[in-house]
Amino acid sequence: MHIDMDAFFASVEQLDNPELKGKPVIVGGLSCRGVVSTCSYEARKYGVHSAMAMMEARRLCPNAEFLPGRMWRYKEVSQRIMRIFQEEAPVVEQLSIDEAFLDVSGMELLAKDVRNVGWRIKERIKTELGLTCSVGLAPNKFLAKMASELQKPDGFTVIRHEEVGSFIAPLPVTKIFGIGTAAKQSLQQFGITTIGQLAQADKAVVRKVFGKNADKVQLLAMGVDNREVVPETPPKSIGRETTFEKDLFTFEECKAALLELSGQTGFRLRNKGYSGRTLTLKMKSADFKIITRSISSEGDISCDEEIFSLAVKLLQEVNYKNGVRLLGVTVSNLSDGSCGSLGFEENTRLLQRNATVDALKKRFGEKIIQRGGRQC
Ligand code: TTP
Ligand code: MG
Repeated sequence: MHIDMDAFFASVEQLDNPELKGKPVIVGGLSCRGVVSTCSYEARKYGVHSAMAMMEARRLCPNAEFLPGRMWRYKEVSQRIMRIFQEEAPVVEQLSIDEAFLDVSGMELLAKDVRNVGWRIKERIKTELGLTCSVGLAPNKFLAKMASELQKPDGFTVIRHEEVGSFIAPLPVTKIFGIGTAAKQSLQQFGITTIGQLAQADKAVVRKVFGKNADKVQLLAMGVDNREVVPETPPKSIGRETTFEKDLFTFEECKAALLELSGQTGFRLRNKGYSGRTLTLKMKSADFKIITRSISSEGDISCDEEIFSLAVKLLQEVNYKNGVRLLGVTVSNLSDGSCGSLGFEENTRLLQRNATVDALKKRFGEKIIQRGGRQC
């Protein structure tokens, strides 16, 4: 079973402010370079969607309510949703803030019909939280996720074993996760537009488009997916990125941005109880070219200062002089536990300082304290 909340951030806003119910609500970055996080279904009628430039959304739907978003509140609601899932199903794999896979195989013995598990969850989310979600029930993860999307909002879609072929065959190939515009266009050249056509396509053609992933993709097109529902997948990396209001041109400006990003990344890393070995710097230049550079440290790092110093090292290797639109800092090669790679005494002081900052941020919000530019 795959369950995904409907227009999640926007629905929470409508829940907390009933005046917004039934109206177009758009949540996202409100500056001129901001993008839409999500919008209510009332706003979708005007063509507004996630990841659209906010300027475009304002043009399409000028009368909407535009809101900056309240992440802390969405997280709070998300936790309550996930708790309901946990109470109703034995194995829950959270995928993002508003969706999860639930392994309900075998539950027909308890619930008479496994569909009742889905109906019950929908009912609880509605009465206890005042929100709607869409449920997809199918023989595997791929199909369940596809099913939950099919009748949004407030949907409940079941795909039975015997229906799989007829159900998915007419759908466009882009319904398969990972098939974007580029793959869609390549497939089109071979006359393949639907999942059914992809399932029956010549292996050589599929290989041309998907390379080593060809078999996996073609199996998905046949409705075959053997992935288990895994209760908790540890993250592979933790990081933050920012698109700037105005492009950055100098080393000092980029460095200041990295100081902030390193602080945000470090806070998340330690908060989740990880440290990591590899740091990646991502840069999108003014002409939208993206480059990434990575560096590995000898030991695990988790302190803001360590992250920042590696990020600055990488900054020296990239060309920022033609304008930087976005910078991102990510730590990967993660291990459990926060620690530092520096000498003992300095290490302890660093960890203490980071822990103090973390405690303040946790209590008063992330904006409560910021690093000055010169201390690193
Ligand atoms: P989604 O489940 O993709 O979208 P949604 O819940 O708003 O709408 P739908 O009914 O189609 O499921 O994402 C969940 C939340 O994640 C969404 O409310 C806002 C956030 N989000 C972003 O911030 N940026 C994005 O590009 C997307 C897709 C989502
Ligand atoms: Mg959703």
